[in-house]
Amino acid sequence: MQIFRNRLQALHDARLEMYRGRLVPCHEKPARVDHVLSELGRRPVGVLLDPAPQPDGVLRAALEAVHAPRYLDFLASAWDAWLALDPANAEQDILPSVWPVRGFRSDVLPDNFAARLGLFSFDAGSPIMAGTWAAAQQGAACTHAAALAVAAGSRSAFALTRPPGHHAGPDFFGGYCFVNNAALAAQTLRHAGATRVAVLDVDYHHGNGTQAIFWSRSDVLTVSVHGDPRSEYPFFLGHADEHGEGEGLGANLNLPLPRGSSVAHWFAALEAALQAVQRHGADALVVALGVDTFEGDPISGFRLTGADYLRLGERLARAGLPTVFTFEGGYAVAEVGVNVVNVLEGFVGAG
Ligand code: SP5
Ligand code: ZN
Repeated sequence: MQIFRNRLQALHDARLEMYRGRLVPCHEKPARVDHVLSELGRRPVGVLLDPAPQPDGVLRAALEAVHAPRYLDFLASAWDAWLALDPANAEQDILPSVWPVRGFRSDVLPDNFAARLGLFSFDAGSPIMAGTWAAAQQGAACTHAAALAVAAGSRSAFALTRPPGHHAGPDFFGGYCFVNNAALAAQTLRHAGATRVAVLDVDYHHGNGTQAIFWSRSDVLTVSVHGDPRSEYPFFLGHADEHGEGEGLGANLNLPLPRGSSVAHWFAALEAALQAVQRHGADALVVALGVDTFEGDPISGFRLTGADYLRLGERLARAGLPTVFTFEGGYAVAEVGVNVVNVLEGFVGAG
């Protein structure tokens, strides 16, 4: 397995997220990737690589295939705009506090920075800081390289990067996500010659951003197994009756499970998800790999154990498809390395 690691990931190291009216320490932090790297040091299931430098404009073009240009421009300029409001802002991370909900307009780009921040986000839990865009862009480079490696014939590749991506939509951030790496991988595989691609999201939370990006498309199937949005984040998307629209009708499958569901129920949902991938006739697979399904995860409610991640990797390998993994959630930080590498080891061992 080729593992493209983001050496700039720690540039995104925000301090506080909004939770129940307080600012609490961020769950999504650099140590998550450090633990994966340490475990890869103990169990080398693949080769660690840096993405090859790309000609100017290649990454931007790849990003514009899944994100709106004005959203990318916003991310690229957000920190400077924040400092322009007040140089003292250098000491604070950026969090939005006003949003255009139903009935408001999103076609007019506001001059006001706080308004633009709300236009391009959906929660107050995803701080932007000085290094966020650099980290996210390098993450996109890793993801792009992973997809190209698989398109060129590698059995599998892993984009070992943070911040994660699956909550980021065509033109919004949220859920700790800014650039949708799983969508970028799927789109890059399509561009490099795959006719039909499937994205299978096994993070605890619904992959709302990926679903939104491919909602009207039939070439990329999106499937997500996750905590029921009636009670679980991101709350406003991820129900079982969301099937896609227009050309994309039938190319989205949500498999929500109640908080506290058993491991047996989770693996039964995984079987249904993989059946859909097979029915789609996918010639490549993207796995949005969150390990916040772990029994010890501090913000989630499923019960997978370390050994279950080995089994997950083996099962994914048996789908028999060229596979790109992206790194999503998982907040039991000390166990994240073992759990992620278990998936990769299970996959490589079964292949
Ligand atoms: C990629 C991913 O897994 N994103 C998840 C985003 C979840 N954000 C909301 C979590 C709120 C939980 N805060 C609990 C704080 C208690 N100490
Ligand atoms: Zn998650």
